[in-house]
Amino acid sequence: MGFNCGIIGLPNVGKSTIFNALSSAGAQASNYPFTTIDPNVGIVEVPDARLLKLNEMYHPKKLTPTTIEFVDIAGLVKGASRGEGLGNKFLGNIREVDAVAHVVRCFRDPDVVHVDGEIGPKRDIEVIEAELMLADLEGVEKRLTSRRKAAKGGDKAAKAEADLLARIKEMLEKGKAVRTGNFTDEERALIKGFFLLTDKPILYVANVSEDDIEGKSPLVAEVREIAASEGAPVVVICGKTEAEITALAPEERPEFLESLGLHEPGLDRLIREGYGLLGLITFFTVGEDEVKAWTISKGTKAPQAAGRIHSDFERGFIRAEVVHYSDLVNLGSWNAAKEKGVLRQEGKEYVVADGDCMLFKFNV
Ligand SMILES: Nc1nc2c(ncn2[C@@H]2O[C@H](COP(=O)(O)OP(=O)(O)O)[C@@H](O)[C@H]2O)c(=O)[nH]1
Ligand SMILES: [Mg+2]
Repeated sequence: MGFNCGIIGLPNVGKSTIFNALSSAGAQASNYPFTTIDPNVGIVEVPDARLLKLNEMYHPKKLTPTTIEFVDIAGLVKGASRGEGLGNKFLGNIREVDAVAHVVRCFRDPDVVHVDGEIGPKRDIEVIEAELMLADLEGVEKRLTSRRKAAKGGDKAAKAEADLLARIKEMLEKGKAVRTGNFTDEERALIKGFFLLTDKPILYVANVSEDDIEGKSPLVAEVREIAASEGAPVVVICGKTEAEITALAPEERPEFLESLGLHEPGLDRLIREGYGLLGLITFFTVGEDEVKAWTISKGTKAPQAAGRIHSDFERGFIRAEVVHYSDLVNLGSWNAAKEKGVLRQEGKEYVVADGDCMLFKFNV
């Protein structure tokens, strides 16, 4: 199961700069074989301080982080939903990703042309959103026509779907993204099948100037306001600086970061926010041979988590021994956790928590 996050935005806002910094950070990571599936797709390690702690504890032969994929999607322009600027192709690329990172230009640089002549984060966001909504509207209208026809023939499911589509159509006509709507779980499941662009979880990336690393400018405030109105995260990044950070040798980075007043690269935050946006959490398997982070969706039960490792583990699942990361690190070893009684035996219905360290018992 590959989870991916598409990088979208107007042309010249810094999408490729950020994508390249992300992929070259991945390429440099010591023990993950960076794979280029496609020049626009990068597999990126998810930075996780817990993994480093577990590494200190176990000194395993192998340390394996978990990863997510980022996709650099070419810039959308006004009119994309009508096919302008290869718009349909790019909209199609967005349809294929699980979540969206919308890069918004907040940096001033007279050498970099803005498609609209001047910087305007709020306007830029609205341009992109409008194209996504227009594309959705077109799809929804087509589907609505066909569902209404079926409903006339007495198809109850079609009637329910048509009602839902009519509500979505009204939302889109009012300029509201589908992701901001109030829907029941049942409706959400139906909506998933509509493959709508504005239904995808979104985060905003404010690409700031070198002199506004903390994102205090009024330009970033415009992005924050829109994001807050829909409960979306904002990651402040200076694409240019991030490119400089990844160009440094790993041992040179801490000093450079400190000189900028940063604790970590902005990219690390972007990756983690992207991971969270996708509804993903991490569990660990630990031992002297390997300490490994595994990705699952929030709400995954123990047997399915085991299935991530091997299908036999899921098929023959008996139970899982679970120690939470924080207990394991505090107590210093698996055996100590057992002795103190914090090691739990969990069965088939156990919902795995972020940070669980797990050992699966199975029989096939
Ligand atoms: N000053 C400055 N320039 C940037 C920054 N990020 C990107 N650029 C420049 O903006 C131009 C367009 O960037 P690019 O990543 O190709 O944009 P894309 O069209 O969105 O992929 C390039 O010349 C970049 O060097 C930034 O944070 N600060
Ligand atoms: Mg580009």
